[in-house]
Order: sequence, then C-alpha cells, then structure tokens
Amino acid sequence: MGQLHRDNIRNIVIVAHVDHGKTSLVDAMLKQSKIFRDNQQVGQFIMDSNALEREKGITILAKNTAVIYRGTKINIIDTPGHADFSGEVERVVKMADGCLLLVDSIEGPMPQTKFVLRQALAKGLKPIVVINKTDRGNSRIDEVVRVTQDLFLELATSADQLDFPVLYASAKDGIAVTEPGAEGKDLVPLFECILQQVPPPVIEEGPLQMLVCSLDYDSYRGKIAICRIYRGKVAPHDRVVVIDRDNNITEHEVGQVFTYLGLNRLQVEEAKAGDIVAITGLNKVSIGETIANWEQPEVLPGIEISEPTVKMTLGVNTSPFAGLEGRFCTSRQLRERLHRELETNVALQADDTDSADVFLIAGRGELHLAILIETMRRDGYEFQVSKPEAITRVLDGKLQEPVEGLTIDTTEDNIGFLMEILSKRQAQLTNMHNDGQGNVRMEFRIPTRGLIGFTSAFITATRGEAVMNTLILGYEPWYGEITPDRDGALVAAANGVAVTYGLNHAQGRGITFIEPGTHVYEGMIVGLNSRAQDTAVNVCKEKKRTNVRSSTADIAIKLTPAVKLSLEQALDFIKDDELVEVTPKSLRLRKKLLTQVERLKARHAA
Ligand SMILES: Nc1nc2c(ncn2[C@@H]2O[C@H](COP(=O)(O)OP(=O)(O)OP(=O)(O)O)[C@@H](O)[C@H]2O)c(=O)[nH]1
Ligand SMILES: [Mg+2]
Repeated sequence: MGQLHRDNIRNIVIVAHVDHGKTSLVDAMLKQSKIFRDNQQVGQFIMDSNALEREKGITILAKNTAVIYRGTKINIIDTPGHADFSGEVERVVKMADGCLLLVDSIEGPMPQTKFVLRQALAKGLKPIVVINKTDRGNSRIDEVVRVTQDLFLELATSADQLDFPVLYASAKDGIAVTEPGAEGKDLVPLFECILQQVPPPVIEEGPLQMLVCSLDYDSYRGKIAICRIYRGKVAPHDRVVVIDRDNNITEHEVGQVFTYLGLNRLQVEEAKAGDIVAITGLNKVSIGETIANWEQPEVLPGIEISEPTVKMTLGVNTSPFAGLEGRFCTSRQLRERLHRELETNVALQADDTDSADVFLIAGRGELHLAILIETMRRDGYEFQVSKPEAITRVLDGKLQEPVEGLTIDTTEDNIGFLMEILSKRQAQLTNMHNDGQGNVRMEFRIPTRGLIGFTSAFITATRGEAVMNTLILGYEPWYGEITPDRDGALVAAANGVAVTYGLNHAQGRGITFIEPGTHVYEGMIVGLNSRAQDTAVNVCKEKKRTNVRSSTADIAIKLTPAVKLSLEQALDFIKDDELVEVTPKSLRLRKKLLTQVERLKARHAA
C-alpha cells in the first residue's frame, strides 16, 4: 500500500513551560486567521474555556482548534505547561506532526520546557522554536536561543531535529518575525514557517485506522471521541470496530463526524486520513484505543502515560456535618464520578480500598489532584481527603521513591533560609548560578515527599519573591526520614458555634482559621498552635455574664482576621492524622479521630 501526503493539512501541537504564552499565541492565530465575524467579541485566552482555567489563569486540559491559512488547514492543539498536567501533553502529541516550542525571551528554557520538548522529539515531531514575549525587551534573546540549542543537543533523537527554525514573537501583540529585533506586524511569518517546515501528514492508503487521543462529553450528543485518522476515511454511520488495550474487539456504528474550525466543530460527510476528527456514537471507547475498519481491524500503537507520583484517599464524609451541604455524598456516587473522570483524565488512577467508603486516588502532583477535588466540589460532591503522599515502590527488596528536580529563581538574601528548610526536606543542591546582580538560580534533587507541603513554606519564606519549578526525574532509593515541621493544631473541644470571646482566647495560642459564627464540631481544626502539640480550645465559650456592667466589658474584642486556607493550602497543611472535609460550600480541616479521648488512646497505643 502506498503512502500519500495531504498537502492541505498541517497538524501542530504547542508546547512550553507554564505561562510562556501558548494560549495567548493560539488567541492571536485564531484572530488573525479571520475565522471570527468582524464584530464578534471573542476575548482573551479563548482556549482556556473552563471556569477553573480562567480563575487560575492556567491551562489544565489540552484542546483542539484549527485555522485556515492560505488554503491550508492547520489543526492546532493547545496544551498545559504545568508539570502536574503533563499527562495531557503525552496524550495529544500523537495527533501532531510538528510542534511549536515556545520559550519565554526572559526566563529562557525551564524544567517543563525540557519535559515537553523530550515528548515531542521522541514522537518525531518537526520542531519550530518561538521565542515569545519579545515585547518585554530583547536583552537576553541571544543567550536564550543558545540555551535552547543546548537543550535540543541533549534531547534530539535524529540529526535533522537539530536543524530547527527560530522565530521571535509577541503572542500578546500577535507578531512574529524571523530576525531578532526586526519590526513585525502580524503572524504571517509564523504561519508561513508552519506551512514550510511542518510536514503534511503522511498517510497510508487502506482501510480506516484512527487513534482516540481525547474524549469529550456533550449532554446532547453523548461521548465524543477525538481522533487522529492515520489511514483510510470515516463517514457518518460507518460500521467500525474499537480495539482496546488488551486487543478486545467490539463492533460499533459511527454517529456523526466533525472536523475543527476555530471554536466550532463542523459536521462533515466524510473525513480522511491526516485529519483530526471528533466522532459521536461510540459510547464505549477510551483514550488510547484504535477505531478501525470492521473487516480489517488492525491496532495502532497506544498512548504511553507516565505513572502517577502522588496519592491520597478520597472517601465518604464522616464528620458530624456530613450530608448537610453536598448533593452527592454516597460511596456509590463518588465511585461513579471517579470512574467517569478516569475516562478523560488519563494520568489519574482511582482504586477501591479495603473500605467500601474510601477510594485511593493517584495523580501527577498535588495540583493535579487538587483540580479534581475542586471540580468535584463544584459539581455538588461532598467527601473527605487525606494528606497527599508520594507513591513509593519496592525494587529488588529496596524501597524507592519519586525524586524531582527543583529549580528556584530568587535573590541572594533568600539563599540561607531556603537551604535550611530544604535540607530538612532531604533536598540536595546540584547547581547554583548567580548572575552577579543578586539573582540566583538554585537547582536541587528532592524526593517528591519533601515537596509535599513545601509550597506554602516557600511562599512565606520568600515573601512571594521567588519562583519554583519542579520536574519528575524518576525513582531513586529512599532519601531518609523527613520529620514534619508544622506546629500542632488548635482543635475545637466541643460542638457549637464559634464566638469572638472563645476565638480571642484561641488567638492567645496561635493563628485561627475561622470567623465568629462558624459552626464547629469536636475534633475540627480551627487554627495553628504556636507549639508542636495539638491543643484543644473551646472557641464556642461565651464570656460569663455578670450583673455588673463595667465600663470596659462592652468594648468589643478586636480579633485578628481569620487566615482562610485555600484547597491547595489545606492539602499542604494537614498531617497524616488529619483530613480535609470538602463540600460545595465549605472546606474544613479535622483530626481523623474526633474526640480527645480517642486521640489520647491512639497516642498511647503508638
Ligand atoms: N508581555 C507579554 N506577555 C505575554 C505574552 N504572551 C503571553 N503573555 C502573558 O503571559 C501570561 C501567560 O500567558 P498564557 O498564554 O496563559 O500562557 P500559557 O503558556 O498558555 O500558560 P499555561 O497554559 O498555564 O501553561 C499571561 O499573563 C499573558 O498575558 C507576550 O508576548 N508578551
Ligand atoms: Mg495555556
């Protein structure tokens, strides 16, 4: 069977470190390809379409779009740059033939730049480097290009990958040029470069073969499989088979077939090899499976997804307030929701445990799991989760744990303190670079275990003036004990409603997390003690009423405002014997054992 090219198609994936401007570049490409009506309001970060993405200002899910440039259709996949969502990149690189590697003109290549470039080069994608944010000044451009070249030397799998074009862009202004410092007016040089450099899809003639790379849902159409067609063609109502990972074959009928254009999916009568399509009607299909001609079912290589590194339990809420705020609270509802998530969230794992009410979830990092938790609570679910833990394994009888490369960019005055807190977390300094102007980049190897709970300590220690990035390096022998450095908790001693008087008393011992009027239960964590042990406090205690009205007694007590922990901070905060209770309305922290007697008994037994 011969090979053909489809000259009028290009498939590209956009990859970069977090915040280097991928979604902004897609915005500009969409706007300049004139797929919107002139008066259509489309806004910014168009591809970051889900609410959490918009709130957090980051991309979480990889997404497809397409533009037409000079008669050629360019299918574009925007990907997340945050390391916790790198499973998304692994899932979609197979749809593309070329990649745009964005590099921030000031920051230069960062840990995740390396990770995503390795993925792209390993799949044989043709790279184009785009040095972005050149509007921020181009003093470092030469150096950034040089460092990027070094990265290619390290990662390239073939000599021709080293011969890559470099463009200089401002995604924000919608400009790209081929020479640094040149005056530009639009993205034409980028579009031209894509047409010239990225090979059109090579396709084989023969019966249908396509790989499912994404799944989507539509309340009206049901499950939608997003696939790259490698061979043959597909039309509505075609008879096809789905071949799963274990080579089981099931027969199906295709519903409708769509291709991409801008933000829309266009219903088509036929789609051919080389294109990216969305197919309805296949309700039993999963990511990584092959859809093939029913008479000649031949499987395609699947999608390799790296293993999760962090786990926690997610279970039915067992607090005294259980069921008061959530719509879906039962074990069955939680299990169904988790299983639905597994279909699209490819780097996630969810397993049953010995207890029917508790599940074990595992993902690529704390944020990966936190986003799932936040999404579930917004969908009306109520549950409780435990502290995130690194996933260890035993190899040849030896305990191993995941280890990450940690890069910190900060100023000289933070070095001492950071070294101190990091050494307690078993981090090893591997490199330190001072630019001579007081800016330092420090690189460490640190067990994932040591990174859990590190973010908040890091932000406090550096007053937000430093940036940290991590990259999974792999499994290594156990690094040694890490003793938790958090102080004890202030734990509510009784059920009731917190009042100013009681909270003021608690503030004498530490920081409080709740406002007066908050309902509390015995065992709920209401603050952070200034000492190592937990202390029970009665935040519901009212001032004793006396008959004598003294002139000072009525002066209102001024409480320090409560410290409100976000979900990520709460997960960072809790220890092994504590839980976060998550409902659509509240986040509460609690001891696993609610009464003081139970906790005392447990301590004695230990
Ligand atoms: N000055 C300047 N800022 C830019 C440019 N491109 C993007 N930004 C800004 O950089 C920030 C991140 O941009 P995004 O487009 O969300 O970056 P991203 O790579 O999609 O980020 P993730 O998807 O989370 O990895 C935003 O505040 C943008 O406004 C640019 O060319 N110049
Ligand atoms: Mg983005």
